[in-house]
Amino acid sequence: MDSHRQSVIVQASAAHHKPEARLVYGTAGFRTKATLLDSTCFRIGLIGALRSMALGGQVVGLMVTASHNPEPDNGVKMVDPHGEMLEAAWEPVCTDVANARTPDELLAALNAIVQRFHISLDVRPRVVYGWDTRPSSPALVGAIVDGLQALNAEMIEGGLLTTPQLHYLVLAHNTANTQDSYGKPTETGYYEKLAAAFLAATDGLPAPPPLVVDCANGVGARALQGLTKHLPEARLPLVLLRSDTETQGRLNNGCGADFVKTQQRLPDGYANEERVRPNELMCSLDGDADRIVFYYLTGPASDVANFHLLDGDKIASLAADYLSELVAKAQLDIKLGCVQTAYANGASTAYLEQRVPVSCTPTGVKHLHHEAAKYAIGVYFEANGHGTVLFSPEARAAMARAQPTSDEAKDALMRLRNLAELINQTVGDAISDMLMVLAILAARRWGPKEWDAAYTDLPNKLLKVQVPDRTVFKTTDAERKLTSPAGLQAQIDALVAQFPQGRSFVRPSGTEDCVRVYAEAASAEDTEKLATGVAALVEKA
Ligand code: NG1
Ligand code: ZN
Repeated sequence: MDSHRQSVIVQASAAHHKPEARLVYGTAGFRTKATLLDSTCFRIGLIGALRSMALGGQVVGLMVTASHNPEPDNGVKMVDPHGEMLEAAWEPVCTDVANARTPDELLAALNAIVQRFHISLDVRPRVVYGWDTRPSSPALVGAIVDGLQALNAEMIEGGLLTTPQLHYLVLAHNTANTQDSYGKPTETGYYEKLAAAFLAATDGLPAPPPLVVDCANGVGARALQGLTKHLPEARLPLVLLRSDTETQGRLNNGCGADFVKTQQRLPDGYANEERVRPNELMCSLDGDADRIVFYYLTGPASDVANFHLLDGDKIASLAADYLSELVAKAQLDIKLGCVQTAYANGASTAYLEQRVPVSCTPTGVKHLHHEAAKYAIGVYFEANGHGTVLFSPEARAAMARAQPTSDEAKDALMRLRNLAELINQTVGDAISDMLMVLAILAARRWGPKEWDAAYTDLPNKLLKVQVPDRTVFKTTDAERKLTSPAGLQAQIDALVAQFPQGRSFVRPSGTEDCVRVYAEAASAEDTEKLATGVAALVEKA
């Protein structure tokens, strides 16, 4: 870089002092306590600009959020031009730049990027950025803006957004005024696209009953309010609960998709909510609205035995079953497959394997997304409710040229096309997934019980274990087996063998400083014993 640029960067960086802590760009980008992130955000502004320059000035995205994590945390992640996660080769690049200790080290790290990726400094970078409702977000966005300005980037302010909305904006900007236009590159464009697709997908079907939505007191509340302005209430009746984004301390606190999935119970205080009633479908979003889980009650909310979770595995099963039926009815010769991780409930895998090809990848949506892209139609969901359905160009072409001969085939093809429009193609999107589920349930004439009847979840348990150094835990076989510490896997295997339908695995978290233990077995009692037994082995290792 020329000396003028370098001195601008050094001057700007003086206002963004780097703390001691070392940060790593992982599955969720950078994520930690918000108080540690100012210099990281400034620097990811610089890297975002360089990434856009490296791609000839295509728009890249920066999102400030810590998703389901506690309110005092925050994070930032980069989105590539097609709305996908940052290319893996750039992750260590981000880490290097974030950890440079002095202005000289920072310049050296940036110049190394320019050389390694043959970046032409004549290209004007373009970056769109958005943020969630955390109180720390605006200041961190200010730091990003400083970084972008230092490299004279064209800045497109997205404002308060869900993570999937930011992904949408990136792809919409890069495809604007082309044949492949994904939609108008505005927040309103996002609502218009979803609303039109939902109306088409549910045309002639019974309207859904009111859906109670727990918004995690996060940005999803705002997005759902935005969406409902574009849809008649009769077609999408929503009851928004936990939608307070103003009161400090409420975000993800006792509510939200992560709470409901990990605690396997209703959001706190739901027993006192008048709108919470048995046999009605409900759902929870997470703090940045890229995850969703559903649930319903079969009796009073006060008894936890009446609570039934319909998680990411149930969503995947519903979608894979329905979409593969439509493909067959539409007489299309394309292959639909499903992608899960080791956290998928064994009962869901057994159910899916009877219907479609199923693959298992390591945790983290980028792995699932890449694997799903190998199928003509790829359904992928993490058990925690993060996922989507990808329609490949091959599937789209087949859908476009199909000439259905019967009324049934015509109807199936029309439904498939509408769902392909409705489902977010860039990333898992709680709002788009919510609409997909409602559209499928309406087509099936199903309530939550009929949906749940597909299979019965095996009792399961997820534990966190604090260890001195989680990097000594190394895995293989899509994280289902440990290769290190030596001997531990054999001990786990021996314990698992004692429990009917037992399965357990251990892996280091990519987003928290802990090791996770997953266990499932035929009974709740056995599951508890297996999980605590494996956790004890991990602690001793
Ligand atoms: P880690 O912390 O690596 O287990 C968690 C989730 C992932 C994924 C990422 C990104 C579980 C068990 N793990 O990863 O599925 O969503 O966060 O947010 O839910
Ligand atoms: Zn999230």
